Amino acid sequence: MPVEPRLTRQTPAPRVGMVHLGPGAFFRAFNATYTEDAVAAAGGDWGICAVSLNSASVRDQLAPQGCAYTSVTLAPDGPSHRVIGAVAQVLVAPENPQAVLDAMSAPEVRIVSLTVTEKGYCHEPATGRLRLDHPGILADLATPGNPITAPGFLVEALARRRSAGLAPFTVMSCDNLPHNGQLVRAVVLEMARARDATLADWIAINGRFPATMVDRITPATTPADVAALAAATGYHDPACVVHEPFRQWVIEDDFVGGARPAWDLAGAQLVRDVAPFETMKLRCLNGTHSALAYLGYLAGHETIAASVADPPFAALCRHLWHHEILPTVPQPEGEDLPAYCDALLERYANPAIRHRTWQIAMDGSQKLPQRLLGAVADQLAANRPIAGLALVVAAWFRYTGGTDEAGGTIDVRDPLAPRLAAAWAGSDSAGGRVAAFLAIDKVFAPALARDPRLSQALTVATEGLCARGARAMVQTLTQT
Ligand code: CS2
Repeated sequence: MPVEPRLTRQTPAPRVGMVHLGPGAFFRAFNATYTEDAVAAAGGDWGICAVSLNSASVRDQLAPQGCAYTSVTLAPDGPSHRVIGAVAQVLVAPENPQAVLDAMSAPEVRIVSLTVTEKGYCHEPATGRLRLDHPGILADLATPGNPITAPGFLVEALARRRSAGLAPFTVMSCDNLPHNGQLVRAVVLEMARARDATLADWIAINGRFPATMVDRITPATTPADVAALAAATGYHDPACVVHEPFRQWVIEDDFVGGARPAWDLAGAQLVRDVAPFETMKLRCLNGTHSALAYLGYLAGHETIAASVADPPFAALCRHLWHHEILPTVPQPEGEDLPAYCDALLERYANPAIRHRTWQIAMDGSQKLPQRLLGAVADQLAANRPIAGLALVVAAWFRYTGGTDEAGGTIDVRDPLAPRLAAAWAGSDSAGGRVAAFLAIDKVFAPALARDPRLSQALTVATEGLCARGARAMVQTLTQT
């Protein structure tokens, strides 16, 4: 039992102006800190009603402390702490979906933002379309008044606002998905159209779905983080979040009635076109994060910092950026791409951040298309090399096979885990395994899956990973 007193809220809870679905560590380290800064700079009733679509754990941690919590910045030279009060309330959707719909339908709520992870959109990663065969979507279409999924809540709340003669709220996705604004718009419209075409038309005309690029490395909080905070501050805060100093938020400035917090005054970039920033971030950062996650994990590295402290893995990042990723990234205004990548390597190396390779390895089936396969397709279209990217994809095959290089079991977390394990186990040959994975059209678009250059590169990499191991393969790649 902790001996320290619990953190308590010192300032009154702000009036709610925004609902946020997915109150995990990233939201608390990112959206809430930006919003707190924006309100400090320009005022406005932008308190956040945070909604968990799954478990009650965040609410149970936050409620006893009036929803205040500590944001811990882990700089290489030591931590700093700040109490964040931007969250006014936390609701747990499965306990009371009506309370969530009431909050989303309130006239004073003008934005619903989301960090529900890639799989929370219930879409097909390879195509971006809503999965009408998704069990949650089927349930939400059957009983729209009692939703369970993010698209189900958004559509039902928008329907209620329309009936009440209110404007729609802006839907702002903050997940690491390409064209996340367009994607959530498509998912919402498809779901609405399955219910009522006039509702879909109303949303299409009046709704706004700005795209965003979000970036702050925020590993899951551990008991050691909570204990370190208690030792430093004298209070107990199980809802604290730990993150790097860096943050970058690029937002398409397209909100219903222009209503939004002054995030620009907090350092966010409000732009007309987020796409180039998004491609830069997803491919340069998340792409190499996944590379370090699969290859690093297989090589026995527990964290990202430990991986890049091993020289071949730092060289792997550089190799991927310079030969296989940057040639596919458009120039975002005001960014120096080589400098951006140099800074990434420094961010990864931050020894104060213990970001587990296992954590990043999760949900690869939902992450690979935008992080790696887009670059693969662009490289192939231009007849450029893909050996490094193929090695990463093959490492994902090997990882989701479920056995590490020492013969131990890997705890694979992925909505497609059984299918991935079967693809690996179904054959002893590298070629057979590659064919089985490429047949998973939820991940690999058919045109890409058919390209013999890809299957060949994947077969060579898969063979090498089995025969020589991840570290040796990384070394060979980066020495050529
Ligand atoms: C990571 C991201 O877990 C993951 O898949 O790649 O959460 C990454 O840390 C963030 O996108 C950084 O902004």
